[in-house]
Amino acid sequence: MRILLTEFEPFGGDNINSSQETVRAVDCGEFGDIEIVTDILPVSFNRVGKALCRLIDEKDPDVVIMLGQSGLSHCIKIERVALNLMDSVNGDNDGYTPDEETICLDAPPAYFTQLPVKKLRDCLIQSGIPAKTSSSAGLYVCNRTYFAALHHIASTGRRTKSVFIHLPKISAEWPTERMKTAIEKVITMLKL
Ligand code: PCA
Repeated sequence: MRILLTEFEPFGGDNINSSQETVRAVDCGEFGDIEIVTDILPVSFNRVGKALCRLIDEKDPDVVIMLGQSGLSHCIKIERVALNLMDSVNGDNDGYTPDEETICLDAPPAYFTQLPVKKLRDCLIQSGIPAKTSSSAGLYVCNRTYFAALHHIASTGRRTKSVFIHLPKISAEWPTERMKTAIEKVITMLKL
């Protein structure tokens, strides 16, 4: 089994992104017959879709786990849905500021993950890690990325499954080590 695990570069004036710190901390050699390939994605509405689709085509993963930072969150959020819409007040790292723009005119309004979000949440909670399911990944670059993955998988007929997970910012309550443990639990659960 091969998992593609993605992180984002920093954005919004921050110089770190918790997704980047977490992916770098995950011990990719520790999962037996699960091969983990990692890569970094740009915080760019216009570039991220192509970058991610190319990675999926090249790496041909069974599962894609996309990680992103959610500044306002105090727990891990397992995202259920990606909307075919982008909107931003402050713009992305290219300075692009979409105003209620459709991502893809030929695509449905939304896609759901193919993975069991409640099971993933419960597995984290049972390990003492605060987690919840979420039915909105926002309208910023993380949602755009999730939509790109689900649309690419659906339109190419791949059997790949994918999920987006939002992480809190790194803090005393949420050191990188805790997020690393959470993502390693998710990976271990996907193996079962
Ligand atoms: N979080 C942003 C984009 C990159 C990231 O880490 C988001 O929630 O859309």
